[in-house]
Amino acid sequence: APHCDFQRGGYGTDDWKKIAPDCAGSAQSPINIKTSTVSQNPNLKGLTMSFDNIFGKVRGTLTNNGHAPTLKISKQLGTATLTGGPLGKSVYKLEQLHFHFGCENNKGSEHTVDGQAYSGEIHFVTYNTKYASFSQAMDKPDGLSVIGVFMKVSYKDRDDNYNIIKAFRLFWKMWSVREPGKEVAVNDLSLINLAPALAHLRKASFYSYKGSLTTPPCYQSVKWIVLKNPVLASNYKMTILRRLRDHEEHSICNNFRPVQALNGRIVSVY
Ligand code: 1SD
Ligand code: ZN
Repeated sequence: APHCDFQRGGYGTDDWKKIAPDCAGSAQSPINIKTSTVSQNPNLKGLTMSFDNIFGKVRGTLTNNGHAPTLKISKQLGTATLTGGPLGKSVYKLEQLHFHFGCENNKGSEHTVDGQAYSGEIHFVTYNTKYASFSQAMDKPDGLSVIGVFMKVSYKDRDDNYNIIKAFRLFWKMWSVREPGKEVAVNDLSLINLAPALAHLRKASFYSYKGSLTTPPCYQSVKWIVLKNPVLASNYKMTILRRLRDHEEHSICNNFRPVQALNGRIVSVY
């Protein structure tokens, strides 16, 4: 099956172009962000995420799809809206979020900064509401925007308790989706607890560039927004993620794609 092993430690990623020609394109993601060459861009000002629920709470279904734990948001019960900054006049809505992470703490993120990887990267996948749905939008040049938030391992992450409003509740739910294909309802995740910067993106420093989905079909439809500051994640959270299994009963850790050539693209910073 084309998806077998397709992300483990980068193994197999060279074969993606055989099943998805766009994976060989010239504007692929992720990339290494070289901070000495990024260009300051005041036009990125005003990026805003607003929430239907005042605490940024969402409901959805957490699935282990064999590649990444993915929370599909039940949008009719409230989601998040992304506007401004690099997005022009378009309005983007949050469709899902998922996690990339390493088998060890020294790797796991998809994007790297000056050659350094973080232990993980959370992707908040939004689509342009000028299209009827996420699937309609996903192959359009202005179809998607994904916010990437790095995860940095730290004992200072004080979120590790079974608190109903804290993000740890989401990690706790991962125990029920150990095997691929399993899913579980998530009834009250606060996006603001998961990544506090989402509530004040106007003040957050971020990198932005035009790129792609990091998995097949690798459509070059993503305006990437990579936040400079990571969220802290305890070793316990990383352990919970690494417990998730793929179809071959291996851990799905190292589910990141290696960095791709920039090919002259401009990376802006705000
Ligand atoms: O890897 C994910 C993939 O699993 C899926 O969620 C896709 C959206 O259809 O997004 C890519 S990514 O580019 O956000 N990593
Ligand atoms: Zn992703």
